[in-house]
Amino acid sequence: MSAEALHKITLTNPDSEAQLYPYGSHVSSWKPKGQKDVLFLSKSSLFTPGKAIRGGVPIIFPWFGPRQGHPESPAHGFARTTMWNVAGCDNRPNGSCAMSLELTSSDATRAIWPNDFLLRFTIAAEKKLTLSLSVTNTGRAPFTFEEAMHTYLAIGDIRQTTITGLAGVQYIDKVDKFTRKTPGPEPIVISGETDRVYLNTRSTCVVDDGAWKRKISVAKENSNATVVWNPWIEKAKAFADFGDDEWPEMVCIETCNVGENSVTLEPGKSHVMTAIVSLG
Ligand code: TA6
Repeated sequence: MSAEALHKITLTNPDSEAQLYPYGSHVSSWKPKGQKDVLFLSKSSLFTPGKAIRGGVPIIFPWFGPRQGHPESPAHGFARTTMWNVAGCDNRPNGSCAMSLELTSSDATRAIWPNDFLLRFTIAAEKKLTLSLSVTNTGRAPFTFEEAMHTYLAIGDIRQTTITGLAGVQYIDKVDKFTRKTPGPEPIVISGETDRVYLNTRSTCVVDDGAWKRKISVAKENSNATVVWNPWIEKAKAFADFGDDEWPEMVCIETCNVGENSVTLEPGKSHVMTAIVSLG
């Protein structure tokens, strides 16, 4: 199915242009003025209901990765493969608008995950890209959830790219039997399949793209975990919706609350996680 089979919204202002799909509330592109797209989008991405768009910023909720004890549940939850409602657009000083989209629990979601919630995603695409995910417990019992803004960053070549901001932060190495490790010296260099869940960190990560000679920062609020992912050669081949030759062109820096950093929300309470992506 072509990209256009799904409705797409374009947000344009003097500072940048962004594109997003109400399907999954999925930001697929963010181009600051005069710059290449900061977000990677696979040329092989499907735009098919039931399948997540490959690239951009998938919204992961209410679990991350495979759902423990539920092999029948979709990886990374259901938010990214559900149609959200556009809730509004607030004008910003630079003439842009901050768009909000909402997803409310339903019979369909309760059948998978028996909790009542309201999600509200807000995008402000200006000189920086500010993304917020608000989770409200609209039910009568506490619930615990995982969440991520699974951001795919566009780079010139992963082999000429380094990452800083995670010095000394323990991580779960998903490509080495989920072993808990303490990292070596910074910067992080990616030289093979890399899938690491850094825990108990609120740091800003900086991706230094030597090929395109630009730096991308991913700052965050109310997020205690960061995932760093590149599929490398073999895993890239294993994805039908990811080009075999695309692995050098991306790295995920994911703004999360997962695992031991999951969030428990009392009835009536809300939690807002924010990611701020910027150049330089
Ligand atoms: O965040 C990294 C990760 O959990 C990897 O393990 C890989 O599965 C990636 O997400 C993509 O997952 P997806 O379900 O979108 O194919």
